Amino acid sequence: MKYLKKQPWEIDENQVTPENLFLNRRNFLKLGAAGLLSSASVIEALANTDLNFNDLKFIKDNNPNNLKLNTFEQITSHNNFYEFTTNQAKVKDVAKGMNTKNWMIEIDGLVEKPIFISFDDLVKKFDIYERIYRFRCVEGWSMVVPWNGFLLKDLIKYCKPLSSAKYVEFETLFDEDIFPDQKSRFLAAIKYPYVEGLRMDEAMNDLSMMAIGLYGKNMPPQNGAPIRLIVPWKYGFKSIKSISKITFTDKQPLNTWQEQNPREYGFYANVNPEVDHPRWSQAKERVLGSFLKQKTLMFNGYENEVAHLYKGMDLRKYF
Ligand SMILES: Nc1nc2c(c(=O)[nH]1)N[C@H]1C(S)=C(S)[C@@H](COP(=O)(O)O)O[C@H]1N2
Ligand SMILES: [Mo]
Repeated sequence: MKYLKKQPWEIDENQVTPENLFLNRRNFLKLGAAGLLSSASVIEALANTDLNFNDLKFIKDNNPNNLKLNTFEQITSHNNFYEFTTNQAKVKDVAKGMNTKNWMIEIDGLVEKPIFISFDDLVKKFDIYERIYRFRCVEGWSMVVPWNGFLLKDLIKYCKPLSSAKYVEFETLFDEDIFPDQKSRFLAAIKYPYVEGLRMDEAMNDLSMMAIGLYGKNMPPQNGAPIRLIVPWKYGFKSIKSISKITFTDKQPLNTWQEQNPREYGFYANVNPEVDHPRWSQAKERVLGSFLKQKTLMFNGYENEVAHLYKGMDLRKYF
């Protein structure tokens, strides 16, 4: 629907930042169905820049702990994504224009029936959530991000794994045309494809999600377009980006950083202020954009939700 006269809500395109668009939509969602029906042009305006929440059922996060969100700019301009570059400030430039068209995802291993499905088709099968999570990198920086995506447990139920499946393994796409560092072969920063994994009960936890966007926008290339894992109680390296393969297995996956340096990085990688990295303390973290450090929380603040998964385990041994 097109209006000839500019409506009050049709603000100038260059005045629109992802944050105010996002905040607008949050208010907008509060209007409920009646508001939705009478605001077709608002829906249209939002649909142009955002994930299409008209088609996707969208369940928002009320942010009960009042976490202070990092800005879109902060979240998208300091990144770890070695396939592009190890220069954290430059990932966004190198990743710009990343081609994610016709992205396919292979699901195999211990499942009733292997699946080969496009990202576009997969996304339509699940409820889409907003999840505002703390995110902490093992290097000592952190942020708060409003992710959008579906729950990993919903995907797993859809895949129908066999009872023999004990772990889920994830792989980033290997494509030298997309990722320059994969072309570097023996000079590459790390071994590719990047691999990560979760124990089945970790994967089934309500917090684990497959993120397809942030701030209501499609996942930016530098943050792992078009789809990545988010496990907020673990160090950031577990949250593998640009996933093209998911395998159900009965063996604990050898994740990339454990393979790179088993003395420093393990399989579990739970955020733990009491277990230091061999080369630095993990007691504190610096939130992107802030000067001072703050205390790191046990399981990154998700102790109530996940501590039971590790009952009886020595967290110094299983780091
Ligand atoms: N494929 C892939 N996934 C990856 C990485 C990577 O280099 N390659 N880096 C990891 C690390 S160390 C962190 S801290 C987070 C960073 O996510 P962000 O750039 O969205 O903040 O991605 C993780 N996932
Ligand atoms: Mo990280």
